[in-house]
Amino acid sequence: MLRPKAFPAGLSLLCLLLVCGRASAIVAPPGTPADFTGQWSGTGWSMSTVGVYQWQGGVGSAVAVSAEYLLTVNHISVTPGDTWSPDGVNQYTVVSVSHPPAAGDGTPVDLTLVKLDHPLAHWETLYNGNLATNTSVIMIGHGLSGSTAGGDYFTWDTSSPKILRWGTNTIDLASGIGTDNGTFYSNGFAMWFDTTGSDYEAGYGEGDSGGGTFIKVGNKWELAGINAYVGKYTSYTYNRSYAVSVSSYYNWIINSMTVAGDANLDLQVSFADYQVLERNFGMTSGATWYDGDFNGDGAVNFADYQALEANFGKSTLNAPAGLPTLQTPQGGGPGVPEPACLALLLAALPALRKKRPSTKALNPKL
Ligand SMILES: [Ca+2]
Ligand SMILES: [Ca+2]
Ligand SMILES: [Ca+2]
Repeated sequence: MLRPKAFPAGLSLLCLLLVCGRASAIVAPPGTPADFTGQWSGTGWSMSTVGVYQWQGGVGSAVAVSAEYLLTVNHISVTPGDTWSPDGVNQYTVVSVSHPPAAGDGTPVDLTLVKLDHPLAHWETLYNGNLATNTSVIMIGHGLSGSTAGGDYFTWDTSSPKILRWGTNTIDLASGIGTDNGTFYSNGFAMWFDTTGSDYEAGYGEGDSGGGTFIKVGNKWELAGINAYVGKYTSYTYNRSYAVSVSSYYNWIINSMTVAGDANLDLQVSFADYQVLERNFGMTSGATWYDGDFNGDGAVNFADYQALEANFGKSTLNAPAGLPTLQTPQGGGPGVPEPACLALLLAALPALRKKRPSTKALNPKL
């Protein structure tokens, strides 16, 4: 197993940030738009609603991935009972934390799934596909700003405010990369910092650990990585940014949060999910959990419907039953109250039945 030791132990609690600049750059460098623009924009994609938050006191960042779950790095300490306020008004309490199963020699994966006590307003879509070199990425985090440090290197300014920033880059190492600071070992990918690189070339900075790195799928940006490490050649100059790959832990993340049928990840299996499944019913390949493919075979068919039906009405929300959720998933999810009534689901069945082959209607493997 390849385990690069390129990461100084001292970086384990650092993290990153968005340094930018093609020329003399600063993160959120002069010229970086306040919001995503041009090729960097996407359906429902806005800095004002993006589900990337600052973790307690700026020690790091975290990305909302469902109604009550945040994804961050394991090298940031999160403990049940911790309190957190993303906006200084609403306060959340950590209910539990969990980590993906360690691979190989038992070294922990640098990923933490945090369960909160009540729903968040926004969450991001998990990417579950292959990664390729030269793919454009957007990096987002609540880290320090910075500047180039001569040549294709960057550094950060510890006096800069830890605010939400974004920058861009392209993937240079796409797969099979271990991000390892000696304590953790994770599947990941990496981006090099080049002063003549992407529009708003950036690298991770202190405070960006746990933030998100996104890639565009169609017209939507999906969470491909959790910001984790920077690589450096001299004392304080860096040129590599490493993210823990979300797709490598996709099934674990989903299955840790909810049950089959919950397509929109609001942690309830309801009519809204049924509507998603009905809309995509008949897809034979390329479908994701968000499309209604709950068994991971890429198709949306009767087997997925049966899984939803079996769990209809179930909830993994910590919040009291009946508490309205405020979800507005990226890409637009229904924010309306959902009738938690199986009768409604069954009433809608005829439409679904028309779509499936009658001769194989009872075959659970469809
Ligand atoms: Ca680059
Ligand atoms: Ca749901
Ligand atoms: Ca399926």
